[in-house]
Order: sequence, then structure tokens, then C-alpha cells
Amino acid sequence: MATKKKAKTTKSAAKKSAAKKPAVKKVIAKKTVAKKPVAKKAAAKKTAPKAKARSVKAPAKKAAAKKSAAKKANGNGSAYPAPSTAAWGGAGKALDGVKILDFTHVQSGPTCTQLLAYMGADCIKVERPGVGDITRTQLRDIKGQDSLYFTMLNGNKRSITIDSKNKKGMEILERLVKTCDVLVENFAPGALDRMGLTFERVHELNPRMIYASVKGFGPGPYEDCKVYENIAQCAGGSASTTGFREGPPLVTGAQIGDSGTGLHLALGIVTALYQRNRTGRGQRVLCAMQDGVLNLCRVKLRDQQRLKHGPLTEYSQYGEGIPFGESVPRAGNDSGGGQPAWLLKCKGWETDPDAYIYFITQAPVWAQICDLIGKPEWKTDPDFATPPARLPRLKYIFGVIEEWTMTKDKFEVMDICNQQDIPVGPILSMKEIAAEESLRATGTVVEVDHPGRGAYLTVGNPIKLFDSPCEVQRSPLLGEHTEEILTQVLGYTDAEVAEIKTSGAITPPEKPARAA
Ligand code: CAO
Repeated sequence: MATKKKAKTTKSAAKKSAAKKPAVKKVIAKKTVAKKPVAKKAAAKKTAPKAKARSVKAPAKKAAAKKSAAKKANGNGSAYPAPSTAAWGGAGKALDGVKILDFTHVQSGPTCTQLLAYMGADCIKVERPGVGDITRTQLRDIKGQDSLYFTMLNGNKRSITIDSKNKKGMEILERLVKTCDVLVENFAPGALDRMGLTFERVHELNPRMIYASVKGFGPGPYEDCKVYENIAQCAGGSASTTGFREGPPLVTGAQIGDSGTGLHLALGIVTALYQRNRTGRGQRVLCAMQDGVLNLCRVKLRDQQRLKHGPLTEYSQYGEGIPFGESVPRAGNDSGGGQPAWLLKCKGWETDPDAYIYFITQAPVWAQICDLIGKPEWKTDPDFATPPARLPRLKYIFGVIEEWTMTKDKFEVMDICNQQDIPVGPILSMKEIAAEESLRATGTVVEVDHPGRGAYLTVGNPIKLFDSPCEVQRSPLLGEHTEEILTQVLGYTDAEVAEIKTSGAITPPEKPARAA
């Protein structure tokens, strides 16, 4: 596994030569020509050997004809570079050259920037001197070491400490703003404005900057509220529709409010980068956690509207003869789709809390299900033969299927059913997932070395790009790259760095400046 330092060396060399403003631009011009705005593209084209040869020889008319052909090629009036002939995975990474000012903390923002870093972006995490992202110390499992909470959300990033409330610190931040392509933040509403980094100020400093934020709520009555994961699950419609009818609303283990919104934001950022190719300017991107959760719960808003037209017949509540109220009820382990399903016990359920299988009675394989569970007569019995006939009897049907699944362990059920094309899924514990070899083989579960805490498991890139390999690297130590970023990215001289060190801009405020 490549270490962080090693991987950064080549990038750093490229950055060093272009220390101040053109650092990003130079890299982009060479590697991602399609991302340039029209004006830049002409310059970028000149640097590409093939394009250069042609533009030198071609008369003006030919060049114009070529331009219109290019227009046809991509609809944007700008040409794509010739397809790379490098081996798959040998043409760099998808977001090579994109520099991110990562002002994120806790989970939602870091999820987003870690994903972009996995895709190749140079992610510079700005942290408060001496403190850092609060998750470094939250839920600690090893004394004095960065927690798994932090390390699993901040891989492939560099860390610089800057006190934004220090004058010199703000000067450094503004230099970063001028250098980066994307600013990502998930502070409480108004925090960035109070720092002086309003969108207007950032846009003034760098009109190409994409200014991306996670907030709890969008504009409206709650826009000023701080929000954590479960609040978003509650406000976004997930909790009211999760759990059992007879029980209270339930939050889920999947972090759909934090990580889910981080994913939404990542898409917004990449899309804004794409639009910038045409317009040359950045824009604001806002993902509210409530919106993100609702987007993931859209099937429940679907059901809310269906309620006006009658009961939700696929909900087991219907088969049990329990009337529906005015809102979508909690549906336990019902499928939520058009194919009735339920969670069934398997052999060993009495002692193993995860000895269950999720069983879908998909209509096209109903005959196979009947044969498997020893009920071949159900294939023709009018009470069971068709999906509408089965709906009022689902509880009974699943009870009979469960009598069969309880005779086998969950993996046996999985094997047998899949041979018959019956969709089922075992409940996998985190212990089983951590040990799952196929997830290791695809890089979805990765073991990373850390100088302080030793090896730890993390989740790699769940999005597989076949021409953009992902090497998962450990999270940075607090301020590990401060000096490297000051000199190689921002172009500060050694003398200036020495001055910065005494200013309190990159060290904890309680440490008085030596010059004073
Ligand atoms: N230097 C100096 N100050 C810094 C700093 C730096 N490098 N980085 C942050 N700060 C300051 C901020 O300026 C802010 O100060 P002020 O309130 O005085 O302006 C302060 O640190 C803390 O910011 P915060 O209010 O965002 O932090 P919090 O712990 O009180 O709240 C959270 C955390 C998550 C509730 C809030 O940030 C939030 O609602 N974020 C948006 C929604 C979100 O992302 N939630 C998901 C969280 S994951 O479950």
C-alpha cells in the first residue's frame, strides 16, 4: 500500500514549480483539458502536442472548421482531448488537479471531501491549531491517538492548522482561497460569515471558486439551527417511517443524514466543476441534511400520496386488516417496493442475533418458492397463485416460508435460493463484513497503516471508476502538512514561514508569540 508521503511527493514537485496562483491551473491544463473554460482551453490546446502541431500549420479557416466540428463533438463549443492511449488506470485520477480547501468537521462534510480525495482531488483540511476536528478525540479507542471516527472519514487528505481568528491566519486562508478550486464547509449557520469568508468575499477573491456547504436545513424557519445525524433523520421523514407500527419512530444505523448528505454534496461539487468548464465561474452549492434525507425517503412521500386513493396493499398492515391513518405508517421489515418481502429467522436465531435472511417473494419466481418450501399446491391454488391473492395473506405465507428457512443457516438459504433465482439476502453482522474477503478484494474494505494507532480498517471508495484507481491512504495527523502547504502550495518563503510560526496563526492561541 502506498504511503501518504510517497503518494504526495510527485504532486508536491508539480506544485512547487507553480507555487502561487497557477498551481492548480497548470495541472488542470495538462491533465484535464475538458474541464477548462473556453478561453483557457485555447491555451491548454496549445500545450497539447497534437493540437499544437495542427494549430501551427492550419490556416484560420481550417481552424474555424475544426472548432465547429469540436462543437458538434461535445455540445459546449470546446474540444475534448484525443482519447488517452494509456493503459486503463494509467491516465491519472478523475479529479487530478482539483484543489479543495476542506473546512469540514464531524461527519457530513468529511464524507464528501474524503470521497473527492479518493477520486484524486488534493484535499487540504484546515483545522483549528491544537484542537483540530472535534472527532479526533471523540469515541477514542486508543489513548492519545486519533479516533476511528476521525481516521475513517479523513483518509487521503492533508492537514494544515490555521487559526481563522488570527490576522495572519486569515491572510493564509485568503491565499488558500485564491489557490483552490473548491471550498467545502459544514459549520453551523453563519460561522463562516463570522470568520469573514462570506460567499461574496470568496467570490471576489476567486471567482472560479465553488463554495459548497452542508447545513441542517435549507432556507426557512429552521435555517439557523445546528443539526446532527439523527435530527436530520427525524426531520427528513426517515424516522417516522422506520420501525414497527406499534413502536416509536426509529433512527437507522445508516448515516443517511451525514454521509448521505456528504454524497449529495460531492455530486453537487463535481457538477459545478463541470459547469465551470463552460462558464469559467464558480457557484454556491448547498445541501441541506433534511433535503438529503427526504431524497432518500422519496418512496415514502410516494406512499403518502397513494394513501389518498386507498390502503397501501403491499404493507403487511393491509393483510392484517388494520386501517391506515393519515400519514405513511412505519412498515417494519416490509419491502417498500412492489415485491412483498419480510425478514425471516434462520437456523441458530435463538442464540445468534444476526441469524436472519431477508426474503423477497418476487412474483416471477413464485413457483420455485412454492416447490422449495414444500407447497407446490400454492402454484395453482387461487388463494396463493397470483400476487393480488397473496397480499391479504402475506403474514401467513411468510410464516410458512420461515418454517423452511429455520431449518437452514442463512448462508445455506442464500445458496439454495440463488440457485433458483430467488432474491434473498443474509443479515451480515459488522464482524462478518469486516472479514468478508470479496470486500477486501475490491477495495471496499481496506486496511490502512497509521503511525500512531497502527493498522485500522476503513471503507474505501464505494464508487469504482475503471480509469481512476483509488489508493486509500491514512488520515493526516493534526497539522502534519502545515509547512509543506505553506511553502509548496502557497509559496511562502522560509523567512515568511518563520514569521508565521511566531504569529499564533498556526499554533494554539494559548501559546504566546515569542516576538511579543
Ligand atoms: N480557527 C478558528 N476558529 C475556528 C476554526 C479555525 N480553524 N474552525 C472552526 N472555528 C470556529 C468557528 O468559527 C465557530 O466559531 P463561532 O461560532 O465563534 O463563529 C466554531 O469554531 C465552531 O463552529 P460550529 O458552530 O460549526 O461547531 P459546533 O461544534 O458548535 O457545531 C455542528 C457542530 C455540526 C452542530 C454544526 O457545525 C452544524 O450544525 N453544522 C451544519 C450541519 C452539519 O454538518 N451537521 C453534521 C454534523 S455530523 O453529525
